[in-house]
Amino acid sequence: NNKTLFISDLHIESPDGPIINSLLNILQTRVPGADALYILGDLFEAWIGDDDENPAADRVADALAGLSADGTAIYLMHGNRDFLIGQDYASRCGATLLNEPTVIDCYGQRVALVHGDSLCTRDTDYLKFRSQVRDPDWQAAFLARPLLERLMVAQQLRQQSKEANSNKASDIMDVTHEEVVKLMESLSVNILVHGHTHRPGIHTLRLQEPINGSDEACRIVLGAWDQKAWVLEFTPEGYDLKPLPHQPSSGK
Ligand code: LP5
Ligand code: MN
Repeated sequence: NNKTLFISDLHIESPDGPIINSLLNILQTRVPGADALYILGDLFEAWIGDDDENPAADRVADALAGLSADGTAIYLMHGNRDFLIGQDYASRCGATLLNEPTVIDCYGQRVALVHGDSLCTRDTDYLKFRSQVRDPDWQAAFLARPLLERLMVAQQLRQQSKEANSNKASDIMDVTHEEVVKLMESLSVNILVHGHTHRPGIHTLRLQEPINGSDEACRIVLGAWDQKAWVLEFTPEGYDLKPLPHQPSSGK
């Protein structure tokens, strides 16, 4: 079928409702036969460890594993909400965890993939927080704490984050242009796909130096799924960032 799909920022919390229903619907209707599905972070609203009993995560894993068994490669990248997803859960999804950044070959084009938070370099408070929670020793210590305690820490952090965000200028929470250019040049790519900012769109930009013979580059930003679903479809002919209305929930 020759297509590759990209999604991010679903922020799934409930095992029911429009977001997960849209995802399951898309996994049944649009993904079968695709070469690959890339999930670029924040699939879940908050992830406190693979040992958390989470019916929403079970439903997602079952659906992804089915596709994986049928030959669609499934890739998972961490976001700032679900960076604790581990090998265990990835295996249950039949998915491969991706490092950040990852460069893929998409029908002859080099494409770089990140969640997007690392590009928001003007948000210095966040970057300090990020380097702490991405430290493997810190993570091991956190994961060794009882589930209930982890749940409470996560809830508290979500609250603090909401409060911090309401006091931040909105441009601080967007990517830094120079950082985008630096990343793309260092990886020799003309296309970057990311999420996180919840500002879906396609931006063209000029690089300082030509890459692969062109100084034109493009940054594709995936959308968050709070109001509708967003799917980037990549084929040998080109790409299309599609907003899709949520499914009316059935039987409720
Ligand atoms: O997520 P969002 O969109 O609200 O805002 C993000 C940045 N915030 C975060 C924090 C997450 O929301 C919290 C997720 C918790 C789920 C995982 C929990 C399991 C592990 C527990 C880890 C401790 O990512 C926000 C950015 C915004 O994106 C835009 O880019 O601005 O950054 C912040 O809000 C961070 C604050 O600026 C600083 C936070 C201070 C917290 C201090 C606690 C440090 C101690 C940590 C150890 C317990
Ligand atoms: Mn995010």
